[in-house]
Amino acid sequence: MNRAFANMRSGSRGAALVAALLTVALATLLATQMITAQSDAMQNLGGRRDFAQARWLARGAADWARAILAEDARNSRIDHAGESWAIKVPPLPVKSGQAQDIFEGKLSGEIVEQDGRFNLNRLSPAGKADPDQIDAFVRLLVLLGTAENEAVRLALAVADWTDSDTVTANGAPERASYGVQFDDQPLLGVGSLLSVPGFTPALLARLQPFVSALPRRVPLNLNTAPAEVLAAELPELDLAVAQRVVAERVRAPFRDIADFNARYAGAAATASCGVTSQYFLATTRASYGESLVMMRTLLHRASANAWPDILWQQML
Ligand SMILES: [Ca+2]
Repeated sequence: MNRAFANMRSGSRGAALVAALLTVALATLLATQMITAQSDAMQNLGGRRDFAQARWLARGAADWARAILAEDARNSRIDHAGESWAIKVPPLPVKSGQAQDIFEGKLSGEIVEQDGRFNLNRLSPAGKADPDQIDAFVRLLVLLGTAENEAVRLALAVADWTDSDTVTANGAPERASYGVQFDDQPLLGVGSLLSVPGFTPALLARLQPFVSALPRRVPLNLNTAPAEVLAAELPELDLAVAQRVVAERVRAPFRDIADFNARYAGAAATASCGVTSQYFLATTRASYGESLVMMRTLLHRASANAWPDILWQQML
């Protein structure tokens, strides 16, 4: 296990930490597995048992992601892509020989923070459409190649979909205007965009790396936001400067909003921006025997002292 990490980032303290935490998480996991394995022994039906083991491993890896994030919060006051949690873990062999019982499988995973993305649920915070955020989303869609009139239509549709009233910005009934029944509540995930009139799988795929659907409004993390999202959020910052920001923050992540504004005069970042992240999406993959399980877990790290909460966990 340690050798795999060493190959990936030789001598990195961050990688050593990730490997150590993984070892601890797996030790706990495998202890649990011993018990499960015994109770499952009577109904050991090959594939079914492999699947159960793979699921246990994927779940255990999600707990390991929580451990890494808790450790990060204790040791740093900002969040950026150079930290331990951002290291992708390549498939690692998992082996535990115990008397007659030997578990073998592979485990990999990654943690992607969400606060640097454009939160689609900011379009209608507290059920009411926010014109500034609608403008920001239009800018993002245009930067990603959508024609401006289409971008406006799409942004208004998401705002209508997620606000709590049943009329459009022009006062017309949503159902009659769009021809479908609207949800009128925040999006549960980015995939829900496909229900919103005008969004296609191709557009969703293009948007995916830039957007999130978080249950709460959090400041946009200036240390992790892609250039397009920075330029969309901060109208004074054009895309070329935003791309410079992304290149330059690798060496020197922002300490706070004032640091950002001092380094990029005129960018005018406000309190809607920040330098930390609360939401993280952990994707873990585990294989065992013939079975492969992929799991997604949305984690919320509310404070430095709390273990990150699991908001939802989904097997793919
Ligand atoms: Ca951090």
